[in-house]
Amino acid sequence: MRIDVITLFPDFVESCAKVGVVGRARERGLIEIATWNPRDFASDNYRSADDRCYGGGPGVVMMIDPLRKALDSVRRASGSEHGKAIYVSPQGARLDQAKVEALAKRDHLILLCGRYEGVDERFIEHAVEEEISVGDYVLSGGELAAAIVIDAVGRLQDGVLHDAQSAQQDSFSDGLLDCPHYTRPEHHDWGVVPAVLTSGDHAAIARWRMKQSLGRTWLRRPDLLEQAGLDKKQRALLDEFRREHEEKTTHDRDSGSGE
Ligand code: 4H7
Repeated sequence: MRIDVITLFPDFVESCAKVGVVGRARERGLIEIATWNPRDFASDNYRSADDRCYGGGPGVVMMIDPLRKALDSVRRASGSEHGKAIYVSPQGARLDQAKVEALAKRDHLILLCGRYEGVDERFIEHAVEEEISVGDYVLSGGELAAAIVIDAVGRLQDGVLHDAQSAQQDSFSDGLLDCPHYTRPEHHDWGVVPAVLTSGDHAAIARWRMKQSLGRTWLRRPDLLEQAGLDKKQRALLDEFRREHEEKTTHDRDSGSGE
């Protein structure tokens, strides 16, 4: 996959794309990432890429032409003649794992990062195919949001993840939250590792993990549970979790320091 990023802070995006799983994938040639600074395409000596907001007020807006020239260069460099950009903005459709998986299948992404008040609306109308938001909060620039898209999409490319960190086992790959994980030491002042995990019984371990995933999703993200479409076995496991949770909370209440 090739990802081109149009940004006023190319160093920022570069530094994100250098590290971790995505950095290694890049070194191995599994992902190609290039950055493009609209300032390099400005028409004045100040390298201006922004100008005052029509209608007044203190803000500035990113201008059409430097962005348009940057996009033309992306098109030439990538060979995608009519490629349009994905604009990461608070006004976009919320990114979720299903959308990440769809984006990961494409062989070229062009990400556009806004700064200031964002991009002139006419550029969006003509050169943006979709607007994506990484969550309902405001960032001072689109670079961090673009880095999120790059990471989430990059790690799904063929050959990027080891078996041990397979995307199959992730939270959300089946629409559920992940189960808890433990490492050595088995016995610690802060608790012991659940016995099933040291039993060597792989079927029992898989069952425990699924039950914890279901239980946590029920406790923390009931909205996801409705979407997940549980099978009969999963519904039985969740019932078991809920009964045990009920017993535990009743017991905690009754043995509390009340009167
Ligand atoms: C486009 C338009 C993405 C991009 C406006 C980007 C949140 C997200 C940005 C803005 C982003 C997200 C510029 C509006 C800075 C706010 C202070 C960049 N914020 N900004 N202003 N949720 N900010 O995906």
